[in-house]
Amino acid sequence: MAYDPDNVFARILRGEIPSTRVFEDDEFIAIRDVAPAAPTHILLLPRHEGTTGPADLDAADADWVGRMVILATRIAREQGLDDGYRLVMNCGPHGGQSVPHLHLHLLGGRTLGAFAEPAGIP
Ligand code: DGP
Repeated sequence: MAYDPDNVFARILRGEIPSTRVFEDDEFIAIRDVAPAAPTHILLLPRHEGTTGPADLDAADADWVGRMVILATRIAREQGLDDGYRLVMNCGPHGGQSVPHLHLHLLGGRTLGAFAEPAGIP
């Protein structure tokens, strides 16, 4: 899928749409999800445009994706998620991805339920 430079996260990164930022450096920003699915729900976004979702990744992306995951664990510590948390990357329509700019969800603050419905599995 071609990258849409007007997707909502690209616009947030350009400052065209407000967001609550909990972290930023020259490579990533982390914002609070506008529709939180848990008491703590933070999204980590790479600043660079062009990566629509996980399916776009290849070996050349391994370093920055690794840094993003490690950053998520650091933010989780800073947010006090000492009892655990979940890191999620949705991909495409079946994965429930709604914004076509790769992002990592950090969810915590309560015991989380099953991450996919068992119904429908043959
Ligand atoms: P996904 O479904 O994996 O593509 O996750 C997209 C998330 O982005 C979803 O949990 C809702 C959130 N979201 C959508 N629009 C906005 C927005 O304008 N601001 C913020 N902070 N979050 C948004």
